[in-house]
This record gives sequence, C-alpha cells and structure tokens, in this order.
Amino acid sequence: SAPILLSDYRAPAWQVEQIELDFDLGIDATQVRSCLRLRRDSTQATPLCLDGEGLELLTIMLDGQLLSPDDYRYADNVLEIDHAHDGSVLETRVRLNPAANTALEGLYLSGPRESGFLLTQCEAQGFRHITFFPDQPDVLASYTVTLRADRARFPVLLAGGNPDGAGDLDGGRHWARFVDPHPKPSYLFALVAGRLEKIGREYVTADGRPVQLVIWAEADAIERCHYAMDALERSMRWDEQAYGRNYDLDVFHVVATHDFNMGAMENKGLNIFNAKYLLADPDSTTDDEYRAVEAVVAHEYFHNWSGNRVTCRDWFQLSLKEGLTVFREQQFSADMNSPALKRIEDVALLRRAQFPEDAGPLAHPVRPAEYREINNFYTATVYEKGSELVRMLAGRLGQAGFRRGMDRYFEHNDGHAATLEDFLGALGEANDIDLMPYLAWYGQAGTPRMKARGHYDAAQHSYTLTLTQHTLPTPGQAHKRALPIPVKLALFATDGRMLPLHLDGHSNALGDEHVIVLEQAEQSFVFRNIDAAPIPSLLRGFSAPVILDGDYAPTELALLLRHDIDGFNRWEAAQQLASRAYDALRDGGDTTALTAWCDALAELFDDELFADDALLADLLSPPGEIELAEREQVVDPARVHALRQELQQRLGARIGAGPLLRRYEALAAQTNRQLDASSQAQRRLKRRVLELLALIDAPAAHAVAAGQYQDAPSMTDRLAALAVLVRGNAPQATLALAHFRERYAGDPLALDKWFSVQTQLPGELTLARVQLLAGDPAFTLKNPNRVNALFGAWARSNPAGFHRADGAGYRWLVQQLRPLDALNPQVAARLATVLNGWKRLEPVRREAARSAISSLTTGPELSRNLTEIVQNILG
Ligand code: BAL
Ligand code: ZN
Repeated sequence: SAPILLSDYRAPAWQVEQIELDFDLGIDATQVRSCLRLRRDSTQATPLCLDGEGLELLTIMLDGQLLSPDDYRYADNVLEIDHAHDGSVLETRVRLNPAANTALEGLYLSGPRESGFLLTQCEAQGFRHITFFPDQPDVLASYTVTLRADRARFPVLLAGGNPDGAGDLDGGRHWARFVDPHPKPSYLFALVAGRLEKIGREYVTADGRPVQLVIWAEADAIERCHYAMDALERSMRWDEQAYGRNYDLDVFHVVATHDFNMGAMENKGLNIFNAKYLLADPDSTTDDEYRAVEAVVAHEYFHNWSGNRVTCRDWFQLSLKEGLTVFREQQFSADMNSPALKRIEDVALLRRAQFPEDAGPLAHPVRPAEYREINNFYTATVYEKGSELVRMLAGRLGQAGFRRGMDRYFEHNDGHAATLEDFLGALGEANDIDLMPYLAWYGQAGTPRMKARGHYDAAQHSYTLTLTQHTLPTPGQAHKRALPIPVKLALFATDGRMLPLHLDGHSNALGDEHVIVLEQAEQSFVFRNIDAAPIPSLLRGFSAPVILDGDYAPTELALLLRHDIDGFNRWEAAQQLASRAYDALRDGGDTTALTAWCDALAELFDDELFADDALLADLLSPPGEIELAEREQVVDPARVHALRQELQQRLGARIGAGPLLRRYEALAAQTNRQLDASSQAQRRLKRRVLELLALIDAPAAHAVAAGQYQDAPSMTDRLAALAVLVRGNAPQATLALAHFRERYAGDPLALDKWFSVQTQLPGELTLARVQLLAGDPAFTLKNPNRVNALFGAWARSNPAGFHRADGAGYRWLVQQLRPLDALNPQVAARLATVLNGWKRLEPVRREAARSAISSLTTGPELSRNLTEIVQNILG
C-alpha cells in the first residue's frame, strides 16, 4: 500500500455532528446499528467516504430510504455513498464476530467464551472494525450509545460518557444508555460488557463536581485494584493543582483486562487497562510495577485533557498528546516519589529504548512525515523523546511560564483537534517568546551528538566552553540541521564547591546554575572571574536528549560523582565513568577510569553519611548491555555481556565480599513488605548488593538468594532472589522455579514473571529454555502479555542469549513471527522491532540476522503492520 503523507493532509469534507450507536451484544454475533448526522464542508466536492474493515454489511439507509447496491460501493475498506448532502442522516447495520477477533482491535472477547467479557480497543483505527465511520481524529462527534444484551451473561454494560438510563427487556435481556456531552474522535469510543466486579469511590473535583470513580475487574482480581484507586485519586488532585484541570463527567470508569495490545487506553470516561498496569498487591507485584501502575493510571487520567479535550488533528501529531502526557506523568511521578530517581529511570529508558531506535533503520522524527501503518508509530521516539521535547520547552519557559502557556493551549484548543504548531504557538504566545525554532526537533530524526571542550585561561581568569553539535544521517534524512539545545550547567572547583557564574553577555551574576542554549553547529561561552580550571557539570537533569562527549578526565567525573548536588548528574557522572572503565577493559591499557570508578563507588558504599539507599543502588549499576553496545561501531553482544560482567566483578571485588555480605545482612534485617520510599530503597539496594556478590562469590550469593526466595514477604524480594539464581544457573534455581510455578499457577501476571525470568539464563542455555517454555501448556500466542513475557524479555533483556553467533535465535524468533502475525499483527510488528540493530552486528551475526529477516519477505503475505517493519528494518 502507498504511504500516507503528512503533506497530503486535508481538512475532512464531511463531519459527523452526532452519532447514535445501538449494540445487540453477543459473543459470536454482535449487531451494530449506527446513525450519523452529517455535515458537509460546502467548499469541497468530495463524495461521502466512510472507513469500514471486516464488517458484514446488513443494510444502509440514507435519510430514511433503504439504499440499493447501485447507490454505494464498498471496496478496499471504504464505503462510498452517493446522494448524501449537508444534514443527511445515514443509518448502517453491520454484524461482527467478537470471539473471532484475535487482533484485539475493535470489539473482542477477553478470556474464555463461557466466562470472558466483551470490550473494545479503537486507537488508532479500531472503530472502523465496529461500524462505518470517517475514522480519523479530526472528526469529532457527540455520542449516544445504547447497549442491549442477555442480563445473565452480560450483567455489566458500560460505555463512555454519562449514564442515561437502563432497564429490562423481554427474554432475560437488558439495556443501558450512555451520553457523552463532549464531542470526541472515534478512537476514544469504548464499551465493555460482561461479568465484572467493582470497587467505587466518591470524588469531588476542585470546581465542585461530584464524580463516581469505579474500577472494574473480574472477581478474582477486584481486591487488587485498591492501589490503582488511590493512584487515580492522587492523579486527579495533582492535575487540579499542577495544571488547574478538573474532571468533566459524572462518572469515571476503569476496567482491567488480561488481553490488551497496549499498556492502557484513555477512552473518554471509560479507561481500559492492561491488567499488568492496574492490579497490584505485595504478594505478586514488584516495587517497580507498583510505580508503573501509579504512572500509567496517571497517564491515562491526564489524557482526559491532553488528548481528549484537546485531541490530535491527524496521527502525525500523535506526540502532541503522547509526548505531552508522558511529560505530565513524569512530573507527577517525580512529585509522588523521588525526582532524582524518576529522572534516572526515565533517562535510562530513553537510552535503552529510544536512542537505539533513533540510531537504526527504524529511526523517525517525533512527528513522522509518513507511515503505512500508524500502529507502528506508538514508539519510544513519539512517547519518550516527545516527552523530552516538552521538557525542553518547559525548561525554557520556567514553571510559571509553562503553566501560563499550558493554560493558553487548553483554552484555545479545547474541543478541537490540534497540531504541534498550535502547541508551540500557545506556549510561545503566552510568554512572548518565539518557540518555533524548537519545531525542528519534531521533524528531525536521530540523536544529536554534542561535544563540549573547555579551555581555562589563567591570565584572564576566564573559562571558555565550546559546544558543537552534529547529528548523523537517518533513513530519508541525509542532511541534518543544528537544533536549539538547552544546556543547564554549573561549574565546580576542584574542592567540590559550585562557582558563581559570570557569563559574557550577561550583566548580572547568574547564581551557580544556568541554562545556555546552543543554537548553531558551534558556539563558545565565556565565563569570567574564575580562579582555577573548573569542572563543568553539563546537561544537568538531562536538559536535552543528546549524546554528550564531555572530554573529562576520570578524576573529574569522580569529583562530580562525589560532589554534584544534582542527583541525576551524580548518577550521570557514574555512568560516564563506568562507560570509560568499560572502554578501558575492552581496549586494554590505561586503567585510570576503571580504578577511579571502583574507588569512588567503594568510598560511597562505605560512607555512613550517604543515606540514600536507592540512589546508591543506581550509582552501583553501570549502563546496561544495550547502552554499552551503542558505543560500539560493530557489536558483538556476547563480548559486550562478558565485558560488562567483568566490569561489575571488578567493582564487587573492590568493595569486597565481606562488606557486601554485611551490608546485605543489615538491609535484610529491615525486610518488610511496606511500600514507603525507604522500604523500597532498602529492597533496591539489597538486590543490587546481592547481584554484585553473585559475581564474585556465587556459592555464597546463591545460598543467600535461596533463603531470600523462601522467606520473601513481597514479590520484589522473591523475584530478585529468583533472578539471581536463574542468571547464575544456580542449582537452587530448579526448585525455586518449580515452587513459583505452583504457587502462582492461577495468577497470569505472576506467571508472566515466571516465563520472563527464565529468559535470563546465561548464554547458550537460553534458546533451548525459551523453546521449551514456548511449548508449555500455559504459553499462548494469543495473549500479548505472555508473548512479551517470553519472546520480548528474551530478545530485549538478554542480548547475549538472543544474539547467538550461529543465528539460531534469529531464525527461531522469525519462525514465531508468522503465526503470531496471523493472530495479532500489532504484537508481531512490535516484537519484530527487536531486530532493529542488525546492521551494526559483527559480520557473522549480521549475515545470520539479515538472512532470517529476509525470509519473511517471501512466502505468504504478512500483515501491513509487519510488512512495514520488515521493509524498514531491511532498509
Ligand atoms: N493512547 C494509547 C495508550 C496511551 O498512550 O495512553
Ligand atoms: Zn498515552
């Protein structure tokens, strides 16, 4: 199919003012009657065209007249109707088979046919699988939805909007109606029907609206929804306080399902969640997962304004709602937890998931210029890099200025489908600042590389910082331009003091922290009144999503690691130092960086005044294998793994098995299952200490881990112990895995962890285990969480186990993609992106990967989703 181009965008010729939807719900057959009141743009002569995919068309009526096949054409998923005019009413009836819908797009069945429930997923283009409609985000309609179904089989009937009546029908059936007062695009439509339990809470918004908050889940899961309910209430309060945004319906429903392609979905008034991001209890949920539940609950709630009230004009603008909402969620999570730890977590994710995407054949701008399948663009670039761009803008405007700009954005675009220009325009106008130069970030793919070089002039008492930027070509973009890069910085004296900043061009003193903006390919900044060569702390808080080449001496990084008061930059100094230590191990020779890294961390480890256990755990963790591989021109994943292991062994040995064990025991003495920050921090550091111990004294660490597994009061401790046993291929692992399997047999989310953890077996052992697990009765290609827990965890989190030199890993994964694609194209296409980095592999693996991926281009036709990914990856 031809690509869809941003440059081809035209405002729709037909709008739908109102839609009435009637569903007669059944598992194998659901009938949908839809009644559209149409508005025509009189300046366009385009005929009425509606999207519709996989629909069994029953009847069409236009203005009360039954249409004959001469009056319309339905081909290639488009229904074209003759004789419609402004004000026409079009009624269609179609039939669907939800039970046969394995793509989980449109209306489908979650769970077994006897007991499961029906639900919808419409973003991006699922609504066309439900009825005929101009299924694009710039068509905003008022929805009235009536659901009818057998009362015993579907006791709960839900749709978006406010409830507007319910009652009995003949034959044991019942009905319920919902009216949404806020016009919305079709991707925000949702319904749910089935046997579900609920928990509820009253909420009163800051502007005085009483709201019923209700979370729905199947009976065995409903008691695990209380944490999500608390998180929802915290999110609603936070959005009122931070952005002045109030909720706007009388009810807010949230539903959990185990069968979902995404993390969750922000349907107006009826959020639907992958159970993974809603259910939580200490026995089966780790601390990291608790934070993810809080973050995703907040993210979906925040969409009510950044996405629903102000939506996107077209799918190219996806980051307008996603980048912005990720940013809002990051702010919220920072406020609820530790700002420094949150920033570390987010930047680590950006580097692990987005930088490799930006550096490979799938690189695309935050606002792509073209796509074939929009579902392939729900990427780390659109989400995470998009959030970094909003963060840069927020940093440029300051807290009050950004709030002013956001108020303007919401006010000017409420009820409309907006663009990124509308966003930058509103932020800029409210502050009398031209932000349009930042638009270049949205159109240019690739991660800028910024070089910083300092020169101290003792005679002049001046320090000149010269910054240069360069972005490598990406597919379809050979030439890159300079982007505005805000660099938050401080200067440190060698005794660890921050120096007051006197920057040329600024008459007043700037305090000890300031943001300079690199706007050209190269610029110099001169600081005065400096008595000795300073050490610059650059990109504080990660003020721009770039790769920094800072030209530091190891001792300078070690000084920042010890003294920087910016928690993020402290961690960053440790990361840079670890990377340099890694280079030293790889290249041999100078060991200064390795020694400096080990010494600095050993000193912190012993420092009784350093009380932040969680930060210490992060400081003790070098960059992951994916990040380290990004430093290589040619990647041998087995070698990267071996070097990273050696790096950690050196650190463990420098700290010493005795101190590690003593620290472990001190932390273990405090073990509990509480969720407060210090209990979480204790578990985090305990895990890290145990991991380091396992690398220098495996038998001791495995004995400790086996004990921890047995006595663990929480999933965090249990899974951490199990992971140490599995990664070390310890004899105790077998029993622990068998126990885990039995204990959590009835809990799909815990069982996902059982699958995932085993993908972390070392090296050559991995593939055989993954193959064995794929034959396990509990494995199914039909469940996205299970597929990601096994194939995704293997390929993404165990690079050395996936990238076998004999290519067997690639061949086997590719074999799984075909049947997966036939069931669920979205999940297959996303999984295929694990092969994104193949071109930079060493020659033997590169050829094996190329050959495996190429095998997908012959044989039975693939979905549009997977075809696009395969074509782009091969390049
Ligand atoms: N809109 C798709 C799921 C999410 O980003 O919230
Ligand atoms: Zn989102």
